[in-house]
Order: sequence, then C-alpha cells, then structure tokens
Amino acid sequence: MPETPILNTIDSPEDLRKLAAEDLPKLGAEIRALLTEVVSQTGGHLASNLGVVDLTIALHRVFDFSKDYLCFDVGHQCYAHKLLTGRRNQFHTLRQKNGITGFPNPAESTQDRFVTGHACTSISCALGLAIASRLRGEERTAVALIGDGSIGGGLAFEALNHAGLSKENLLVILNDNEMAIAQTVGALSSYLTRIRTEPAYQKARKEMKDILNSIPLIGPQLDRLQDTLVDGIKQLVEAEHVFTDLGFAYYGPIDGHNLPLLTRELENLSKLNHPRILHVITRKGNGFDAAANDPEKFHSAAPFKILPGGETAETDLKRKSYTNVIAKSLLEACEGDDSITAITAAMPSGTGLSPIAKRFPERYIDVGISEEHAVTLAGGLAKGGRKPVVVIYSTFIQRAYDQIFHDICLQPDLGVVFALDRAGLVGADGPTHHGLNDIALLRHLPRMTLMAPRDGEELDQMLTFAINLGGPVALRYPKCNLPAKPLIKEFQPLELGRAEVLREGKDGMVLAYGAMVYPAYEAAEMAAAEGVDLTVVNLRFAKPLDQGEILKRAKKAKVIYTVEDGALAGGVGSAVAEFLADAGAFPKKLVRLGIPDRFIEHASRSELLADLHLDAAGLCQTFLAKKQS
Ligand SMILES: Cc1ncc(C[n+]2csc(CCOP(=O)(O)OP(=O)(O)O)c2C)c(N)n1
Repeated sequence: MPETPILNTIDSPEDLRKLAAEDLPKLGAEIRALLTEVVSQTGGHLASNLGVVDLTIALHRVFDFSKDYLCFDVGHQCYAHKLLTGRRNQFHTLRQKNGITGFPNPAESTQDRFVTGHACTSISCALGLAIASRLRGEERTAVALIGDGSIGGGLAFEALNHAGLSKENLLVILNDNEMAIAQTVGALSSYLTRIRTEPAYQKARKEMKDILNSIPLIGPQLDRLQDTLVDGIKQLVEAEHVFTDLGFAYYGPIDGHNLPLLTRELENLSKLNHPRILHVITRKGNGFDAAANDPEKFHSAAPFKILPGGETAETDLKRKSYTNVIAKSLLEACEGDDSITAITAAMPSGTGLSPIAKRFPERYIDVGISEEHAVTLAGGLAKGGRKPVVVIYSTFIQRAYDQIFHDICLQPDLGVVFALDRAGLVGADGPTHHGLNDIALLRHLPRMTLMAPRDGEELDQMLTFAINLGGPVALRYPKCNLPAKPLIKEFQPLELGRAEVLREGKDGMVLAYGAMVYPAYEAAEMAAAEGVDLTVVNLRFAKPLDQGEILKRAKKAKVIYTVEDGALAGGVGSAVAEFLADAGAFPKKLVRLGIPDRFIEHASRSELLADLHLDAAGLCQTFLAKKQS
C-alpha cells in the first residue's frame, strides 16, 4: 500500500478540519494513490471516486456532517468520504465479504445517511431531511451531491421541481464531469456543455468580474462580500439561467480540483439557507492517467494490475459472459431484421450494446438514466411498428414497474423485449444491485412472458424467440461467466411454455430456472452417486409454466424442489406451488430453494451462492438431507 502519512492522522472529519491548508493537496494525492491501489485489488468505481477527492475534502472542511446532512447520489463516489469518516483502517476490505461496502451505509457510519446505489435519489432525500430539520426547529444544511448523468433522471427533475419553490436549506452540488458511465446524453447535458464552454457566456462572466475587480475596495474583496451582495451579483451574471428560473440560486461553474476556491465557495454557500446549486467541474479519473484517459473502462473496474509507468493490465482474464452472448446475438439479430431498435438507459458498455451503437446508430437509443422513459418509449416504438429490445439491469427495471404495467402490458399486442442483465446475485455491488425481484415483480402482469436460459446457447435462442413472440417478454440472465463445460449436450427447440426434461429419476423432481439449471443438474448427478435419483427439469419459462409436464410428474414425485436465484416470495417456486394447489395436486413435499426474505449483503457471487446453499454442493446436501428425513 502507498505511504499515507497525512491521511494516517485523520480518524474523523474533525481531524481534517484541524489540518493546515497547505497540507490539503498532499492529503488529496495520498487519498488518490490509496484509492487506486485498493481498487486495483478489489475492483470498484475508480474514475468517479478519483474525480471527487478534492470536492469531498472541501465539503468535510466546511460542513460538519454529524449535524448537517450529506446525501450522495448513486453513492458510488463515496470512497474518499469513507476514508475521512473513520474507515481508513478497513478500506482495504472494500467490497469484500464481511468488509466495508462500495456504497454509503449507515451501518458503517452515522455520516452515511442512506443506503444508496440507484441513481437520482439525492435531491429528494436531502429535501426531505431539510424539511424535517426545519420542522424540528433545527438549523441544518442538507447537501445533495449529484452528477451530471443522474441529474437528468426523472426523479431528480421531480425533486428540483419541488425544491425550487420551497424555501428549504438545501444545497445541490452538481458534479459535472461530462460523463455518466459513458458520455452524458440529452438536452440538459448539452445545456451544461454550453454553460461550460460558450464563449459569449464566458466573456460575459469575465467582463462582469473585470468590472467588479476594477471597483476599488469592492472588487478585490469580492470573495468576502456579504452573502446577499454576492448572491445579487451572481444573479446579474446568470439572470437567464435555467436553474435560476427553477427557483435555485445558481453558482458556478467552478473548478472542482481547486481546493482553495472550492472551500471559499462552500463557505459562502454554507451561510445561505435557501435552495442553491453549485456547479462544479471535475475530471473523472483525476490523478491516475489510465482512468482519466478511459473513464468508461474505469467507471466500475474489475481488479487490474498497475504496470510501471502507470499503465494497467487486467488481472482477471474472463471467460465469456452472458452479456457477451447478448452483445453478439442482438447485433446479429439487428443485421437480419431492420425493425429492431435497441435501447439502453445510460449503460451501453455494461449491457453489451456498444457494438450496436457503432454499427446501427439509427437503431440504437441511449435515454440516459431514465428507466421509466426507456420502457414507455419502447411502448411507443412498438406501437409504431418497431421491435424494441430494452436491455437493462434487473435491479433497475424496478424503477419502471408502472410503465411496464400501464404502457406495455395493458396495451394489446405490444411486442417489447426486456433483456434483464445482472438478474440474480451480482456479487460485490451488494443489496442495491442484486437482481432478485424481477420474477415476482413481473409474473402477475397479464400478457407477460418470463423466460430464462440455462446457458449461452439457450440465451442466443431465447433472444430470437423473444423478439419474434409479438408480446411483452422479460428474458433474465445472470452476471457471470457461461458454464465452463456444457453438461447438457442436445438442444431441444424452444416452444412457448414448454420445459426441457434433462434427467429422469425415481426419487423426486427438481424444477430449476435459468442460471440454477446447471448447479441443480450437477447436484442431482452428485446425489445420484449417493443413491438419490432425481428428475431434473429446465423450466425455461416461469410464465407460462409447463403445466402439463409439471402435473404429470408431480403425481408420481415423492418430493419436488424448485430452484431459482431470485426472491422466493412471489418467485418461480411460488408459481409452481400456486399451480399445484389450484390443480388439487399439491405434493407431500414441496421445497422452494432461492433467496430468503432478507437483503443479501455483498460478497462474490460464488461466495453468496455457497452461503445460501444454492451452489451444486449446497443443493446436493439439501437433496440428500431429504433422504434421511
Ligand atoms: C437507476 C439507476 N440506473 C443506472 C445506474 C447505473 N449507474 C451507476 S453510476 C451511473 C452514472 C452516474 O453518472 P453521474 O451521475 O454523472 O456520476 P459520475 O459517475 O459521473 O460521477 C450509472 C448510470 C444506477 N446506479 N441507477
């Protein structure tokens, strides 16, 4: 680990506030070096964190967040905050099993107000806290730190709309680095670019500054003027600003790597008590060239090796993932069918859509961090004769439940495919990112088809099947590599609502869904060697279920196991139980295996599956345990 002599003296923000101002740049450099080293070992959100080190130091110098409130948007940029709020000694355990989390977590520190991980929430949270402290009669500032990607999302817009006319003590810090994960998209983003770069605007600012500076006794003292005067002068400069029109006092844009300037601006703003916004320009990856030059790659980096000279090499040369399959299969589908339109909500690389963006820019849409809009937009496209494929992480589709209900399923004949990546346990990103709810969330919606592949070959087939089905389909697949060696050789063609029987056994039946098919099959083979002989069925469809096959076999089975990597409540096992109960064929023993009714912490996907007895060894144990009972 790099030497961090100054950081080592800081056990809390109080220590930071005692530090001499001239030591702050060195502290920033130490934090950046430590962040880079730790993330190279653990993986994590490197580029965003490097970009806000100076801003985080300035915030903790000016505010006391044991009293005031700091709300992170997404929360992926909270590493420097963790280092400065008493977690320096645990920092090397970042994102590891039993270690500190990669996002804010009130269980770790009272200075983390909310558990976060999803975007666009910070202004609403901060506004709520500001209202609550006013009602308690307390003077506290609520600060929302939000990026230029997240501020374009609907929830953030709703919060701005509410906050602007309130009189609450709310400070929004807009961290503008021109990037979400990829380049920020949308009209607001173009507007921010104009503010940053437009010569006329910059000229007007400079002229105003020159005029003020030329006034003896006033100009040079500008930084120390009373709040009202500063406010008034800035209002003059930014009279036609969109944020001003929305009811916020707007300040900026200022350089987010200039610590004295940041500190001074924040000090001025800390004395105000109405809705205000500070526009700060930062550089993603600042201080580590590899990340600054390729911020998209280092947004959420896998572990990597730092080579001499600062270049990087990946340490984990991965096998092919399910996302790789979607990237290739969807590109091929687009080549063969020009009515397909691919949609992402700000995640072109994570979802595998970047090749489509390059090859078919006309048939690729990035809506920004706007999942609700992505879904309803797809409804409009489908109504207009297109075949939209919305590729989205399972956890983020939760945002768009009503749109799927109202704008897709309720409309007759809308063929929209939801390709749900990162379904199931995702690993180190933890509870905000596990994709455990999509089955329960979508299963009860009329017209919806739910399917999940057992491996890459089936995913490829299912995608084509889904695109041509002519109705709403949710196709879920996990964040992991494809199975190392195919256990199952022959491919039985897909048919709506038909399962695939993989193994026949006399002692019971296992109904497995998606990524759980391989471990269930392997576990059944292991159990067979111990004398328990089970049928294994790859369900393929959670809706419609293969009722005929299930009913036929349920009558003979001594025990039925259902296996899924999703929430048990409302999941595939529930669907099987409901069906068998309704059919009057409830078996003596029905054992539902999946994710219990609690939030699952961060650890690697394989560690979590093992802990939950959902890997082959754990499943085999369960199958054999029933032998003794
Ligand atoms: C609702 C939701 N959709 C997508 C994501 C995935 N995601 C994480 S960070 C990020 C980009 C955020 O961009 P910005 O707010 O500009 O912050 P920056 O990383 O640039 O600091 C995205 C899209 C998310 N966390 N939540």
